[in-house]
Amino acid sequence: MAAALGSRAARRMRHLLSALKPGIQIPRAGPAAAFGSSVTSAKAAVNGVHLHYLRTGGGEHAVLLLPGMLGSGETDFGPQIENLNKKLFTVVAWDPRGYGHSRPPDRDFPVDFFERDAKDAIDLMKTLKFKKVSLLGWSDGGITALIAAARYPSYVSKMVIWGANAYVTEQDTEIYQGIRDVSKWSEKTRKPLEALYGFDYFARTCEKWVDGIEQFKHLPDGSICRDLLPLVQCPTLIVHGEKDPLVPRFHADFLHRHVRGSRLKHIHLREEPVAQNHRRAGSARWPRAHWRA
Ligand code: TYC
Ligand code: MN
Repeated sequence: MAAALGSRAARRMRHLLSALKPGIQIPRAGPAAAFGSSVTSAKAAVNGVHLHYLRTGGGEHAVLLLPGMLGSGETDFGPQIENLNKKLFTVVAWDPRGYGHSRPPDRDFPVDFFERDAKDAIDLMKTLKFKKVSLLGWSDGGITALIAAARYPSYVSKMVIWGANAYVTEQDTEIYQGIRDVSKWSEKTRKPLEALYGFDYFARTCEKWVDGIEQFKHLPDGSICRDLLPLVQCPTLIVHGEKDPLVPRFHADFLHRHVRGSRLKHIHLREEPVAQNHRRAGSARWPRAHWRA
């Protein structure tokens, strides 16, 4: 992989996403640690809900981490929170409404739920007084990032997304059915979310998510955000894991074609078989993005 990471964008991406260890840990003291190296947990009132977020680092460049379906800052981004450069970045990892500690309310999935998340995300960062932000979004968080960048072009500096899709196909629908029942997920994938939510909320919300995402299947071209892609103005890096068991490559290719000036990077996980990735959930080198449902 190192040899393939020649371009500046790819190097920057690797820097941004260097995901080395799981879990949230207080970074080592030393030259790389800046002030504000601890991780704080807080809530902000935004759009009628109390959004929870983790925050670390004291750098000029504000970066928002956007988790995937059922995800949260702590479950999805431990390695990034620990390892992103705290002198360069101020890192915020948010829990979308109904996920993580941004409850109540319970999560629901109206057809505009990604639009709602995008507005919540941007309004959270404005509430926290950031002048501009860069977005790192995986999977559903990547979709939210795309919509946010399209809707708020003057507020978004740069974006890295991985595991995102702009539309839903028959193939996706089959995959969704396969993950609907959380008791069939691998233990390593299931456990952290079960601990966060309790089994019942976790199971119910996953089913609601499947119903929610399938709504797009019935829209023209299965569109989630196809029409918005040309509105994205910021430099965008699209990452695709070639062994991603859930998101087929054509989704990344489509995003690359429709987001002007975007770059596409295919990566290879070290752990090759999908089953093994699943077992290695909590300790995978790469963020959960590449294998989690
Ligand atoms: N978008 C899901 C997430 O946020 C992952 C996923 C993508 C699941 C595609 C199924 O067919 C699928 N983690
Ligand atoms: Mn390749």
